[in-house]
Amino acid sequence: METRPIPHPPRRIPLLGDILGMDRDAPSQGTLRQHRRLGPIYQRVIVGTTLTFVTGAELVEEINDEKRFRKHVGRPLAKLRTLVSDGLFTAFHHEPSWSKAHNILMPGFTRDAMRGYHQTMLETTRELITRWDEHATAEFVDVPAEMSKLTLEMIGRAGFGYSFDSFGRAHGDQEDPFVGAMLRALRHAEQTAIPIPFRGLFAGKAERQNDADIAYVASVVDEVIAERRANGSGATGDVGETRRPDLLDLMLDSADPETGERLDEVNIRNQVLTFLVAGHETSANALAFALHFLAQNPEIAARARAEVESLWPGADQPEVSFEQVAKLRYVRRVVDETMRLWPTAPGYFREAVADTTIGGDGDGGGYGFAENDWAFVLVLGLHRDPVWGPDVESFDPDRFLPENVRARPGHVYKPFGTGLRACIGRQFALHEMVLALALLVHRYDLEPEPGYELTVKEQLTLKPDGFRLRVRRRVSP
Ligand code: MNH
Repeated sequence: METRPIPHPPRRIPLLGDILGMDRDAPSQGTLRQHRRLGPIYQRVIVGTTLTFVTGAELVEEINDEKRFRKHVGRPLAKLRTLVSDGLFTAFHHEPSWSKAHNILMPGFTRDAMRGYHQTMLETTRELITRWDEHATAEFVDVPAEMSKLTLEMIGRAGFGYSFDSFGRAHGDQEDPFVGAMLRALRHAEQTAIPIPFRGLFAGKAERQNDADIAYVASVVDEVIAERRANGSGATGDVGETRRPDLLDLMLDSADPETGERLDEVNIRNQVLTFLVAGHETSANALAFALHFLAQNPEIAARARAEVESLWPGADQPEVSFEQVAKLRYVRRVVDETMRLWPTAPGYFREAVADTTIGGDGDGGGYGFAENDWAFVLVLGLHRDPVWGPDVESFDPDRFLPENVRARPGHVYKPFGTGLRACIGRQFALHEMVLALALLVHRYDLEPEPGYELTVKEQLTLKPDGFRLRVRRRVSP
C-alpha cells in the first residue's frame, strides 16, 4: 500500500541525525515546539534510532485503537526497570506478570476501595494544614515539595500502612533517606534515557550511587513487607479490630482469580515501589499546577471556595465524607483543566501490533508503521489540538462542564493514558487531588511570589519550577 513519508526537522546532520533543536532539559516542551512547526506527526532520527511523535486528535484516535496498537515500554520506562523491573507500569505487554498483578490489584482500585482510603487521605491533608498553619504563613513555601510529601504520605499510608513521617520533620529538615534514594534512582533512570552521544566521563560513579540507592530502597520495602507478615493482615493496633485490606494485603493474601497464582516476594517489592513512584509525583505536580492557576486566577479560586463553603457552611475544618468529594464539581473541573494544560505525565508510548498505517483515507496514503514500530503520543500537544477551540492556552475550568465534555470526542483528553494499560490509580489520584485542593483553597489565601512566571521542569513528569506561594489563613466570612 502507498504510504506518506513522516515529516522530520529540516537540518539532518550526518551520523548524528536530528540533534539540532533537541531540548535535553525539556524534551516534551521541545517536542511541542517541533509539532507546531512540523504538524501533527513527525520523526526524529538520532544516531540511527528513530523516534516518532504524534499529537493530532485524529491520528491519536487511531493509535489508541487497542486492536492495532498496544502500550510500548519506551526507553524512559525501560530504564525504570532497573528500579521496578516487571512492576505493573514497566511490564512488557507479553509478560505474564502483568495480568497476574493486574488481576490481584484491581480490587484495590474499586469505588469501595476508595471509600477505605478516604479517611487516611483526609487526615493526611489535615496534617499538612496543621504544619502550614504553624510554619508556612509567614514565609513562601516550596509548593511542589510540599505536595510531594502529601501524596507520597497518602499512597504510603493508604496503600501499605507505611508512613514516611513527612510532616513530623521540622520545616526545612532533610528529606527521608528512602525518599532521597528513590528520587535519585528515578532521576538516574531519566538522565540515562535520552540517547546522548559521548555521555559524561563520570558515569561510573553515578552507576555505583544508583546501585546503592536501589539496594537501599529495596531493603526498606522488604522491611515493610516483613512487618506486615509478622503482624498478620487485617490487624490494627487494637486486638480484634479489622480494617479493610489495603494494596499490600491484596498482594500478600490473594491469588489471581484466573490462574490461582500468587505474586512472589520479589514481584511484590517491585509493585510496592511502582506504586510509590507512579503514585506520587504525578498527583503532587498536578496539585502544584492547580494551586498555581488558582493563585493566578482569584475569581476561579473564589468560585472553588464558594463551592466548598456551600457544602460546609461556616466550617473551620470541613468534615468531608467520602460521598461528598463527588459533589465538589467545580474543584474537579479545576483539576481536569489543570491536567489538560499541564498533563504531568506528558505522554505515552504505543507500538503497532502488526503492519498498519494511520492517517490514510481508506485507499492508502497513510503514515506507515511496521509491526513493533512505535510512537510517543505527546498528550501535552493533544490537549492543545484545535478541537479545544481558539484559545487553548487559557485556563478555563468550564471547558469541563458536562455539556462541553459531551460536545468533544473522548480521545482528545488522555491525562491518564489509554486502553488496557491506562492508569490503574486514576480514581485514587482524582479523589486525593479534589479532596486536598478543596481543603487548601478553603483554608488559605494563595499569594503568588511577585513576578513569578510559570516555567515547567521536566523529570519524566512535568512540574512547575521554582513555584512558591505564601499561604495566609483565611478569615471565615
Ligand atoms: Mn498513573 C499508568 C498518569 C496517578 C499508578 N499513569 C499511568 C499511565 C499514565 C498515568 C499516563 C499510562 C502510562 C503508559 O501508557 O505507559 N497517573 C497518571 C497521572 C496521575 C497518576 C497523570 C496523577 C495525576 N498512578 C497514579 C496513582 C497511582 C498510579 C495515584 C497509584 C495509586 N499509573 C499507576 C500504575 C500504572 C499507571 C500502576 C501502570 C498501569 C498498568 O500498566 O497496568
